[in-house]
Amino acid sequence: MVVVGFGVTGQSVAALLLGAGDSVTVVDDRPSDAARAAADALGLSIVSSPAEDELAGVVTGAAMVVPSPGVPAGHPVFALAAAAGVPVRSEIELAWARLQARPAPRPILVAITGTNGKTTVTTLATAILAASGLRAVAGGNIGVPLVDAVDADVDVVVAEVSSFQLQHTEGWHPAVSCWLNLSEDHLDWHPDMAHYAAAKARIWRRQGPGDTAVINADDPAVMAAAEEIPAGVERVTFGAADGAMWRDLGPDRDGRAVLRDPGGRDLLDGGRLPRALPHDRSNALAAAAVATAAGATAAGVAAGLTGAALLPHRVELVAERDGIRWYDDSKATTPASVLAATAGMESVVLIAGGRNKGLDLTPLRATVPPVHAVVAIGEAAAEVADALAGVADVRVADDMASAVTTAAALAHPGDAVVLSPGCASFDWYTSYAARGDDFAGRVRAHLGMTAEAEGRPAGAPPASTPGGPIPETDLTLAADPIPMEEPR
Ligand code: UMA
Ligand code: ADP
Repeated sequence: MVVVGFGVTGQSVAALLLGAGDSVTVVDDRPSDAARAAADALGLSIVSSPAEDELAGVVTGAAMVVPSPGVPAGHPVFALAAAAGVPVRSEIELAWARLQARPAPRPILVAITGTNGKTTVTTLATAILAASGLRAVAGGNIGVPLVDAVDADVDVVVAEVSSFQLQHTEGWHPAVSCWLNLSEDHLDWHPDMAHYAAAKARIWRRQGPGDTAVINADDPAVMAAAEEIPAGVERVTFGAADGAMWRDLGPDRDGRAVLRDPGGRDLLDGGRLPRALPHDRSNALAAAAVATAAGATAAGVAAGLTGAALLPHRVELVAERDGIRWYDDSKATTPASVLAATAGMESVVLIAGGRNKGLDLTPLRATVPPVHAVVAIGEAAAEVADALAGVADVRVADDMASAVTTAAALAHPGDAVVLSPGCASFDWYTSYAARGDDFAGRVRAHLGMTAEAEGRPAGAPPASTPGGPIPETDLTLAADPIPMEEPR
């Protein structure tokens, strides 16, 4: 067995294979010190940065190649494996097979994919299931490798799955699948959009009678792909579109989300979402539909949705002063997610840019209005500036500190200043979380605040959110972040 990439995934896969008595060779193009230490602990050595002939020698005769999600489609290992007739399987395929091997009753497998909102919907669905009295665990792209999550003693495994993970699946067969949306992303990994969409469609390829596919009625690309859902699979739609089964009827006069289940009942049971931007309502419906298909109750849906904590770095309020709100949306690494963040706001100064993932950034132009001014940052600053030229007041900043001071000078009372980069962080940072933290720190420094000044404990949620209740104070500081990775 050849494990390619020795990060979180590779280490769990190698441990699993060793435990099953397989012989394992590990290949990594840029092994970190932590990866080397982990290999030592497992009694393995890493074949580091192999030349192509060395890699061919490793692959030839292997029983299987298991690539980590970050290994792009163009990596030479795939052509070498194809030439040598060696099967390539992703970690989630191994996880699925491991789940099938468990004695009955096995947990139900739920899988959630989409360009944006996967982590949010996975977290919400897991909370709804728990509030329904079911034992549920979240795994996959959310951080816990699925090969580890499927061992849990639970009723439901909720898997967040990326296109990278779906790419090399064959038998992969969740009982409940969900495809949230599709927009340009990861074109530094996939050769083109058709390849990206085809990987996502593998989520439901092996589903059949008795299974459920949850799809976004508002997303034409998802609805078109859904034509290929196998016969007999129950199709469940959600969205604002007429005829959607789980329905978003928009905000009422108080800004309260009006969400209905397929029976026309109020999903929130009179409660309210912590935040009700259009994409929040869409994510809430998706989570409700998915969790219900996996056994959740109506009371669990209401409790899970209304009691949910907002995730850090996703339109997270970090400060408010002099009528200006400052938001960290560092997790927005595609233009579509920037549009989602700004769509529900009144007047915005946008901070955008970073390392472009091979995407067309011109859709950022559609953020105007509400965006009226832009601070372009990072490697993609010129592309961002070009995209917004002539429709917004565009400035370029060379570092986050000057991005914050420039944005402050452009903002008026009533504005939101939003770091929503539409790009990966790896030009200036090690992760989107580090970028968001730096932004929040610079904002506090600029405003003369410290986190302690407000006396709010780390981990406490911000006091106000767009689309949520109006704050009573004019000074709000954010919680500590949860560090996570993002694609490179
Ligand atoms: N590596 C190579 N060659 C390559 C690429 C990577 O050898 O061409 C090596 C690196 O040197 C490194 C290792 O592979 O040692 C890293 O592997 P990885 O990038 O696949 O990362 P993991 O640590 O295994 O984490 C992966 C997911 N990472 C990616 O998809 C890039 C994590 O998703 C996921 O949480 C974890 O598995 C557990 O399932 C992160 C992510 O950013 C959160 N995902 C993307 C996203 O959400 O947009 C898809
Ligand atoms: P993913 O796990 O797919 O990357 P997240 O839930 O982490 O998704 O959210 C990533 C970014 O996308 C955040 O900036 C968030 O505000 C935005 N976002 C969340 N849900 C949606 C959605 N349904 N449509 C568009 N953007 C979204």
